[in-house]
Amino acid sequence: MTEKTIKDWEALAEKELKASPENLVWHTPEGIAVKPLYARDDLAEIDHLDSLPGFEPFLRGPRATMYAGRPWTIRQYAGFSTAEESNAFYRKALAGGQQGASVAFDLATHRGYDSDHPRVIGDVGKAGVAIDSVEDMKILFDGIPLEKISVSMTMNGAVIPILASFIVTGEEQGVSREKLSGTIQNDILKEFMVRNTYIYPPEPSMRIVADIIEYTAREMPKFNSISISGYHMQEAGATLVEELAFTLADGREYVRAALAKGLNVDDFAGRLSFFFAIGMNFFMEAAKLRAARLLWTRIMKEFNPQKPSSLMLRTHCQTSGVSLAEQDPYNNIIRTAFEAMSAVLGGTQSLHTNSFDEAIALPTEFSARIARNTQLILQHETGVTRVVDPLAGSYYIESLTNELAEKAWTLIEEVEALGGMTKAVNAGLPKRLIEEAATRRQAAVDRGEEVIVGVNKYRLENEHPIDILQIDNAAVRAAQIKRIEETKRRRDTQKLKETLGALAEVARSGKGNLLAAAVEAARARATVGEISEAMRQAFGDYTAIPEVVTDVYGKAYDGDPELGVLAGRLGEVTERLGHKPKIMVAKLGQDGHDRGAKVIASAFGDIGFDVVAGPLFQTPEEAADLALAEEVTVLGVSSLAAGHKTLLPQLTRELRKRGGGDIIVVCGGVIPRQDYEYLMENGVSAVFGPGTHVLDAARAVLDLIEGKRRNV
Ligand code: MLC
Ligand code: 5AD
Repeated sequence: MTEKTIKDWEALAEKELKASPENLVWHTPEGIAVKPLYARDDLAEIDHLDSLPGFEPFLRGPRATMYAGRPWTIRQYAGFSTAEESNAFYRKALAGGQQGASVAFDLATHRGYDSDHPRVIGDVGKAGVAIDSVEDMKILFDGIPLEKISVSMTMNGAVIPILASFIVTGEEQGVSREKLSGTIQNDILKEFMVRNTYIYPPEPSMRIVADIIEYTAREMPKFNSISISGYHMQEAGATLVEELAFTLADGREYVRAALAKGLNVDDFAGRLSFFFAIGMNFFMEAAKLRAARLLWTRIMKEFNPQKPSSLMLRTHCQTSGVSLAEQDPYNNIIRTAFEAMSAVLGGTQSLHTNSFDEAIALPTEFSARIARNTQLILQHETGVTRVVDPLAGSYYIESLTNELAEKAWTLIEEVEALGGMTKAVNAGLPKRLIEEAATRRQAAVDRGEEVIVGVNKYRLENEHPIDILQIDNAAVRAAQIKRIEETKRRRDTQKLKETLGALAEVARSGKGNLLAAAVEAARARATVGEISEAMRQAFGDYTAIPEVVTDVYGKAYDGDPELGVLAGRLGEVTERLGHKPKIMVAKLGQDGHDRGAKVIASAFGDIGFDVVAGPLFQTPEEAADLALAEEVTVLGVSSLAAGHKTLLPQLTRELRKRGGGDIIVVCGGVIPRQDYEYLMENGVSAVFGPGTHVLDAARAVLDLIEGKRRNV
């Protein structure tokens, strides 16, 4: 056999293609040029190739034996309705092979409101379980042995009352806090960037994070104090480089905050954990986890830790929600399986696989079983657990790992130049970059440059509705209010006052530990809302000013006649109305998922509409007031947290009450087909489900303005 070179391959490829193989280079959103072929030469400059798992920089995995010694934890995120129902769901899941628990709270709880608060009428029990006090928490974990099962709690805003209630629940179950194992998300920086369940301004919020790290380091040695999350950044539209860079930069910021409390790095660094999304770019996602471990070791070295565990990045992963579609939903099972395999090849420690009904509703028992079994089959049938880091040595994977690390490092340094992540977040840099990436991606999907099977290619003529989980929000709320009343009746009011007063003083003075004080209050049966409020008095709350990116969607359509035709129609409507049609994009209730709203506001602006971006967390009354004050023609509500059936009828009622009955109300987001009719009967003119082409939505809105009713 004669030795062939890359030059020979290029010549052969050119003959085969009848064009230069340069044409096959794939330019990814990360700005990486993926070549059609990688070879030994690509590894020449890479210096991590000889690293081994269990040793720094841990690129090949934090443990020496990885899954051969112990497979990753199957940890399905779940929660809905009442504590009783969620508890029954967890027990069944654990009996069915799930290995760790993971609690999804409703948005009222996330934002520190009790279920009886007037601002959360549409949110209680909807996107997760409603927890108002220790009494609910005890029901949630009834019969689940907290000394054996590790529990993750996704909580950031109301993290102090929730963790305090969990600690007291353990205590009353007979499990002292040093035996509790699990993870609290406690990652507030990404809330300000993308997830939006903040309560207080950034500075006191960072103190909360540091106080929790301090308390757990001292009292809860088996508990991971934080789950530094990139997941939501990718969900909001971030590229993988952005996800990687901003997450690690967040981590560095938290380490600094903990050190500023006088902690020794080795006392807490081993209990910092991470959380990434795994989307459809199969090899790049696996490479991302390897790059993340490499970079984290590099960052931690700056702090001179002595223990190897302080340098180790351990992570949970979740398959991507945003990659799933409402259309032809069984395709989602396949997508999730590929993503799960990628997470495992990347070496995750714990994994959630999404259910196929993701784009429509919360999982049913059936869809949750399939999601769980996807992991059980991976663990037991594929042999993928037998060999550590099986992708190592691949020319492509090693090159990608290296390139992702280099690109992310450049962005991390940019953040550093701004003075770290808190400052970068205040300056709005990460949020803007992520929103631009999201809008660019929407344009790529709308233009068919990025294919989604069943959505923009091979779309079915007829979709068959699937069974979905419906939650009776009013019933959950009534049950919660009853338990709050009972709890309040039975507690010792003197003790309550003292403990809440002490907590408020810790918050005000800056002295003492907030979590330690909150544990006392939770023991005295202070509610989540009361504990949050005691701190709010000292900290105040945070309101974000909505900003909208411009010229990203429109630019993707530069010179495209499709946009030209639409702009022409818009011109005619403008002439007739005497002004540009004005659309307000609103978010109601505690639903902070604003990627869709932001993308719509941005794209509609580029198309030529006059756009008002409403603030987050409005009540229907507030949204109606703003719509009237702004004299809008159309009010578009984006709903992703299942509050639509409660909040939209209220909104149309409030509009009518104020003489705004002629404002056209449309809505979009995660809305099951089963609900369309109900919404139309209640004054909504059009519903745009997931996967709607933005230009189709714009055309439909113009139709409505011109008096034609149409549904997309
Ligand atoms: C692991 N172990 C081994 C081993 N592998 N021991 C010997 N040989 C091996 N090969 C040990 C570990 O050291 C550890 O012990 C124990 O086994 C458990 O392993 P782990 O790897 O630590 O797994 P786990 O306990 O599952 O912890 C994983 C984690 C943690 C560190 C990533 O933070 C976690 O569970 N995170 C989950 C976060 C989550 O679910 N979030 C949901 C977000 S949903 P020891 O003693 O060392 O601990 C969301 C959506 C939304 O955010 O927006 O609402
Ligand atoms: N139960 C199960 N999964 C949930 N997710 C969000 N809330 C729940 C819940 N209550 C998942 C979805 C979503 C991601 C943020 O987490 O996959 O995309």
